[in-house]
Amino acid sequence: RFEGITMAPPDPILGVSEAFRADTNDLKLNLGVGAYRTEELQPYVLNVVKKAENLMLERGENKEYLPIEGLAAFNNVTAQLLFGADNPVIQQGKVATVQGLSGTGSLRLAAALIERYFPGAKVLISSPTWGNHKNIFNDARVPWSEYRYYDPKTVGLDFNGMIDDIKAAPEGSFILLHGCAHNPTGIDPTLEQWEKIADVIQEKNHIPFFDVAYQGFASGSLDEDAASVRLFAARGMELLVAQSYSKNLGLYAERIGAINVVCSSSDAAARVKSQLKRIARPMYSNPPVHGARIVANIVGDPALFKEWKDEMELMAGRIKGVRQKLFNSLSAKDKSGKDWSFILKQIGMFSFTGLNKSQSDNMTNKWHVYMTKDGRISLAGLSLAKCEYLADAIIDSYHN
Ligand code: PLP
Ligand code: TYF
Repeated sequence: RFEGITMAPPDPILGVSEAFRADTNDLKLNLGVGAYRTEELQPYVLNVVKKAENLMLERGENKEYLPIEGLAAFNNVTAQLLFGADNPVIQQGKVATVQGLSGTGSLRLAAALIERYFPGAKVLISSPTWGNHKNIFNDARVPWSEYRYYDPKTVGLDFNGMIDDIKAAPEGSFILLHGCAHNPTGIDPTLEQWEKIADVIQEKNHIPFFDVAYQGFASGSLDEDAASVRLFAARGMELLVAQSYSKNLGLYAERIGAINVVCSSSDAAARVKSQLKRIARPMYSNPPVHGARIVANIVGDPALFKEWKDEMELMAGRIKGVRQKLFNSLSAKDKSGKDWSFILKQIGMFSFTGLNKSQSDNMTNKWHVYMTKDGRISLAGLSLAKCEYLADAIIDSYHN
């Protein structure tokens, strides 16, 4: 009876890692998945995470079930990190926060909430966006369409196109926005542009829906990277925010994140929270405790919190370092006169190189550089030592 089931296609991002593992060439480089590596290209467990885990062991914490909404101490600190502890939306109890299975699971909870309470409402996603967004809304049966975002001519933001498309969407649409470090382009609106985006969203009674997967990773500062979300919250708007601790705390496999819904009253927030719990319960009953305790312990302890911020700056700094070196190598080696400065303007883990599919294939087939077919490379998987090699590969592929 399972005979009729056909083979599913591999994930366009996670599938790259499978192909990388199968390559036996010593020169191979995995710039596919966005996962931080050290200069030695090894996975990195933050020291502050190890310290928090040791504390948890010493305290002999148990493995009892969490409530459906997750660990209370985690839910408190995660909303505070996002909005700032003194934000009126927090002080007035207007935020419904539910622990989710990292960013993906939190987005999926929000999608289910939209499907249930806003039937027919559309979600607008950027073109391009993180590939899983489409899967999430498809599976939740939420209709979506795209707004213009990336302009290949300027290798920058198509701001006018973005504004026009948000304006043209049916009133009351959900507008999915990357809080910082847009994936895959690395191009973010400026604060002035965010204000204008908020203006149109307000005019059209749309609901902003932020995906915050890189707080602290773009600029190195948690507050700076939350500026977009806080700007919208300061306008008294209702909004959704999905958070992830995969990148900024390196807790990829712990699946720790949250969905926050800012409501217009604390009563509404309590009702929304009750409905989010109702959605979560038949899906997975309650979330895992380990990552939630790590986050709560680190943010709740001033010394550990400071250490986290230092390590985050170190990670963000290493990525900025390879970004600069890659730019220098490309500029020095490329005799075609091409302007590579777009690489320095992009932020976060990724660089959107502009390489097309066949050029990306050349990167992999000839140079053993693994990357997604949209031309995105993860600088988090690059070392200073490999920049020259990567520059050779990119120049060869571009002019091929
Ligand atoms: N959203 C974006 C834009 C991402 O890049 C990612 C990947 O890190 C996620 C969400 C969710 O990842 P995770 O489910 O590991 O938190
Ligand atoms: O875009 C990326 O590489 C990261 C990691 O299904 C990721 O966001 C990729 C695919 C996926 C989950 C996370």
